[in-house]
Amino acid sequence: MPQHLHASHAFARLIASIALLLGAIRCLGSPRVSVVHAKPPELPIAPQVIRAAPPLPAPTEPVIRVHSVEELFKAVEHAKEGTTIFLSPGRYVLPHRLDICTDRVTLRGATGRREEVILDGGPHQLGELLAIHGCSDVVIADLTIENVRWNGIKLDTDSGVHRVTIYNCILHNIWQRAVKGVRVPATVARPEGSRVMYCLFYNDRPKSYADDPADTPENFQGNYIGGIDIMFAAKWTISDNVFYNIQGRTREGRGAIFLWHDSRDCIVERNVIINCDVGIALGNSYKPPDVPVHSANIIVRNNFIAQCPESGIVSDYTRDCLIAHNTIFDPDNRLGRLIRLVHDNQGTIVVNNLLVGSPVRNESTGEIRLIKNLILSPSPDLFVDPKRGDLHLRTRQPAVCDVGNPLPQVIEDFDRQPRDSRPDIGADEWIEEDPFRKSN
Ligand SMILES: [Ca+2]
Ligand SMILES: [Ca+2]
Repeated sequence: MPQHLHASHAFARLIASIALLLGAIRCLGSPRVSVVHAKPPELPIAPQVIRAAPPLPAPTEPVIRVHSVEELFKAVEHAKEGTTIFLSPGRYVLPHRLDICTDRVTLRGATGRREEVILDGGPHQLGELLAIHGCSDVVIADLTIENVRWNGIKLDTDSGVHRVTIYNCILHNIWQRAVKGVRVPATVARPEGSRVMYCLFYNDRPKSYADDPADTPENFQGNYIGGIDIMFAAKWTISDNVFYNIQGRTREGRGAIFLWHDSRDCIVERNVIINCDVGIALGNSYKPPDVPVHSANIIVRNNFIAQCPESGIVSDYTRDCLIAHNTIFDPDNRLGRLIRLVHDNQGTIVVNNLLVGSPVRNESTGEIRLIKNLILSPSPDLFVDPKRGDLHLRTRQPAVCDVGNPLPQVIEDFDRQPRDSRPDIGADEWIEEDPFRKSN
């Protein structure tokens, strides 16, 4: 081989070796996440009530794809406004909290299958896993957050956080609040226009003291746990979610959905809540003097709620709320609290709800309007699969169908089928040829 060719060959080999070495160093510094072969969790929930989320539209540039924990933190830290960060499938073991502080950032699982991208707080015993701070229009979608001592997604709403979308996520084994919005001082705009949609919230078992060292026999007795807990929420939508087994140590936890501290103008609809301690809480009995009312002008409609022993729906210091067309199955409720009204609930209306178990429990001090709520005894003919959350009517029930009062605020049912001019009581409008009843 001529001398100059020999030299260039050696040079090429050297370059190749350097490239290999650099690749190896890069791999060492930023190991790819381990691939998970995850399937959707197998839970005793009727598949008919777990709604598939319509896919999100394709993102606009800039788009960043990440494959490791290090890349994820870097991408979030340096993201420009409007960036979409796609996470490759795998389990991301986070060493500390991930903070999003930039407007219009989207954090999204790359495959659209939420069980394939897991952000795991367990190995490092994270108190909080993801925080959104001082920014708006953030989207979290198509991923799982699990094993967190306190808050899964923390909205630092006291720093100005608006129009967040949490979409098609799983929040699993979160031991205080899966989604938390904090107290907001009067100088900061209340968190407005956020949405939590098509998410699955579930825990494997009731909370224990070992899950959360901050929850002790001296304070909350292991019951400081709930799903979505937002203070000062304005114009939020919480819809099409499923909540399963959000339970305190002695089954005295907080709401799967909990809106309080002067929350206003929100909609809570088409959620399925099974075996949680409290289903939907508008307010609670602790009201600081500077909060005039816990919940005002909030609509709770077309929800399926099964077996929530502390309360299916509780309304406690509310004003002008509408609790309409919910179906609640809880024949063995120990406290008789399928719908419970406590303290002052001026202007709140409870109408067209279907309760299997005890009637509305009205402990309210003021006037409240209870209209056309129907209380039935359990019967195997009534619902498709009540213990697994499917509270669709099994057959056409004369006591239920066509006897409700028409309401301008409720023009669809749980299935988004139109209400007819003679609405049925509860969340399901009976339609003779109904595609949503195929599990029957
Ligand atoms: Ca009807
Ligand atoms: Ca229907």
